[in-house]
Amino acid sequence: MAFGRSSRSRRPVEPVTLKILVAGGFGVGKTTLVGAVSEIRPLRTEERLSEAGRPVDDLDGVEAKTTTTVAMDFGRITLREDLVLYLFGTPGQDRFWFLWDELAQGALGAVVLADTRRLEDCFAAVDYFERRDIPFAVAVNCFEGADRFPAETVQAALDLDPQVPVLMCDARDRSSVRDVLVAVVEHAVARVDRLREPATT
Ligand SMILES: Nc1nc2c(ncn2[C@@H]2O[C@H](COP(=O)(O)OP(=O)(O)OP(=O)(O)O)[C@@H](O)[C@H]2O)c(=O)[nH]1
Ligand SMILES: [Mg+2]
Repeated sequence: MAFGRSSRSRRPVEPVTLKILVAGGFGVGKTTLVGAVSEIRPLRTEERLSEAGRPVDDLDGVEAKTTTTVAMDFGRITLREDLVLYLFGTPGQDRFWFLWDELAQGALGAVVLADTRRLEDCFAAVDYFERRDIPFAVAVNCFEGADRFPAETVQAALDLDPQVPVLMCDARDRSSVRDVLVAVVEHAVARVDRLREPATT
């Protein structure tokens, strides 16, 4: 008896789920990036920036900013039918560093968002992932009014390994952010493949 065969033969694909961190300096656009691509309403943990925070919260270039992330952003994007990314945006302020180790657990890779007007703000994130051997890509969030630099210049300024992808992006634009995420996944997978290659000597 062959009833129901056709419905049984096409089993739904169980997607692979991967965790990606979105890091970078204060106000560089992490929450914006997660919100731009997430297909679920992103979980946000925003608090209003306070007068008390003024001396430490550098708002140059993002003067319109009224809130900051205090725990994390969370979103999801289906890159392919069989590949789903869970995005975890980190808080940008130094006083929340203690949360990073928790957030980084089990991450396949990371996006380090950078703003060329204050590139030094992403040094800490780059160091963090390099030290822990977590593959990452650098995405320059091209704010209006910020000078544009070629990717090689950013790569040199950050003293990155030449294999680290450097992309220009607009954190508000879904397809631009998607390209960044694809680059991170490809970079991380290529690295796993290289590690698996048998030594030739
Ligand atoms: N013009 C422009 N504004 C942007 C862009 N990305 C983010 N913004 C604005 O910049 C400000 C900061 O964005 P957020 O996404 O909150 O930055 P964040 O990195 O999550 O900030 P923290 O969590 O506080 O570190 C907001 O006012 C955004 O609307 C961009 O690509 N272009
Ligand atoms: Mg944020």
